[in-house]
Amino acid sequence: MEQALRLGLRGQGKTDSNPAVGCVVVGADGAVVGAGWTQSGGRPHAETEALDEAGSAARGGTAYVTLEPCSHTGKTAPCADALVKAELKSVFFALLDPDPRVAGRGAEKLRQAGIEVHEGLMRDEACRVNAGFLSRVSGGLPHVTLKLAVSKNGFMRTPEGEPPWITGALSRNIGHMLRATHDAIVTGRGTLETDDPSLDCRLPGLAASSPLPVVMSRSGYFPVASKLAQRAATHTVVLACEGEGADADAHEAELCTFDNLSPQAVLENLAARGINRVLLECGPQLAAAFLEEACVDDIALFEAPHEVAMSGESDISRMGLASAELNRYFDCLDRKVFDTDRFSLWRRKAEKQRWAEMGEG
Ligand code: AOF
Ligand code: ZN
Repeated sequence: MEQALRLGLRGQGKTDSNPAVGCVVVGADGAVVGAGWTQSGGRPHAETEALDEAGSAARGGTAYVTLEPCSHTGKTAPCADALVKAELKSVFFALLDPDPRVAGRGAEKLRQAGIEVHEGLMRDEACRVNAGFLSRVSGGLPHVTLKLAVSKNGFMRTPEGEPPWITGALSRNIGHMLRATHDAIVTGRGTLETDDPSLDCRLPGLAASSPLPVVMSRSGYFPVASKLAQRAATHTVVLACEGEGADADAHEAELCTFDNLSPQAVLENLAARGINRVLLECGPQLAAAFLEEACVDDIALFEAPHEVAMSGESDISRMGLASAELNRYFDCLDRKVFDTDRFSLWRRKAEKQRWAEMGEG
């Protein structure tokens, strides 16, 4: 199952609205005979990939799947049927598929065919890999990762006239990897104006995994000359307030207007488009708005070893993410060192509703 989870991760950010599932088939003699994962665009599914590789060697064997095999005829035939046809002896799956077309029916199909079914192996890990799919299907919201790159003194910006980079080249590459593993990337008007980001994944071979660019800009500000507007054949979504948005109209970005351009409303809109994983790459003001509405699930924090020559309250403190607060409201899941930068990954403590309370004023 561990291997299946790792294989599933290969699809993260590439499977559209589908979950990123992994599958390993072990033959009757205990050797791995097939492995697969949900392919780009969401199909074929993991099980059929693994079974194709295994061929007749799957007979009498065991399949390990990170999600309950599907039972519906969607764009492909049901994976549960394929597992039955392959004459497996047993199937281990990590977690039930909340998609109402499946929701236990996949497991039932397998049982009725006489296959031994085991549910729940490495469930927590599987929930983590597919947090976005689970959250969208059962709660109508995507999973949100806030990416932050800060100086030692807590600033996300450099003084005017200096290069904008705070962290080193390796951290920035990891940042691009984050883009590749998310389905949409959200930024705000301020970042568009000051940084002029392209918001694509520029790692070799991963350009096609660039996330859907989404700009939150009350007035619909989206200049034709921006790098984002200049990206060839890129569908960009501009989210603005009702009655505005002339800039975006002018050069064919998709304009979407809201009575109230709140993080919650934006995330509901993205989930309705089938977006599972959202990366938030923005300035402290928009980040604080998402944090206040409890709309940040993970924080990917890159910390440079040097200070920048900025004064006043730091961005980290303005967002309410000084070390004590971060530790109080988020759990640290991982720590790494990238050259001279420190990296840490944080997950919001489920029971903490401080941000939501702050949002109510
Ligand atoms: C699996 N294995 O690898 C994946 C599954 O539109 P379709 O036909 O591709 O169906 C989409 C649904 O299939 C999706 O909502 C989820 O329930 C399931 N995804 N199932 O057995 C896989 N990706
Ligand atoms: Zn399937």
